[in-house]
Amino acid sequence: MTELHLALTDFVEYPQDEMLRRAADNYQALKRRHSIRKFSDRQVPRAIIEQCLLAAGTAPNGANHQPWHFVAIASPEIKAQIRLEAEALEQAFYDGRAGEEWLDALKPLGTDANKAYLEHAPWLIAIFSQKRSGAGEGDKSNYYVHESVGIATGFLIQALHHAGLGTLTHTPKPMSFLSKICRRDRDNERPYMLLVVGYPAEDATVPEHAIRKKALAQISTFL
Ligand code: IYR
Repeated sequence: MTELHLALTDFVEYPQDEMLRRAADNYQALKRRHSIRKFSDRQVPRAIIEQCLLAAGTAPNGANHQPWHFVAIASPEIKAQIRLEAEALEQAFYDGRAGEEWLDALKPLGTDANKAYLEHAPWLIAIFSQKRSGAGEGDKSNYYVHESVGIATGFLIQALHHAGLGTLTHTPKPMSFLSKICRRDRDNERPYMLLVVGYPAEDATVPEHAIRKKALAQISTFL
């Protein structure tokens, strides 16, 4: 049996000079994305977050099982609970659990166990990966789960940046506490990442270390 395929009608072709300009413009736009660690408490409408989640949901993924779930949190009570648990874990991390080499690597970023942004930012998006589809969806195995959720997370960060929002990828370790708080405590699902989303604070800064990117020749080889 052949499966139904549709004609590709929404591919857009550009002249190559325009293609180059678009590629360069996109690089310049992405260069302006920085991890934000000080957020304003200015509100961001839910409709904007919804469009960005729809963009994330278009990511290429294994067998189109879309092995992800996004929990968008605006509730001050839930954000406070996440901050409390994350800061306790981070305190243990910075007090030595990370090990000397890791702590040295973080020094240029100036990070510490204080995670005030978890309460200040208007939105936290907890991203969950699904090893298997939920029982309601046929209890199927999922494929390339890490790759799929990683790409969707990249799409989400890009969408939020494009919309004009600041983000931070935050990965308190271990992240299992998020399952209960986010009411996603189920066998097939694991917390993947916490994204902090909102306007940067007026006095937000970017570590000089973070804007030094490797040269093209270091990150690529053309054969
Ligand atoms: N999760 C900790 C530590 C941390 C780890 C890495 I790798 C970073 O690039 C930044 C921070 C924290 O959020 O402080």
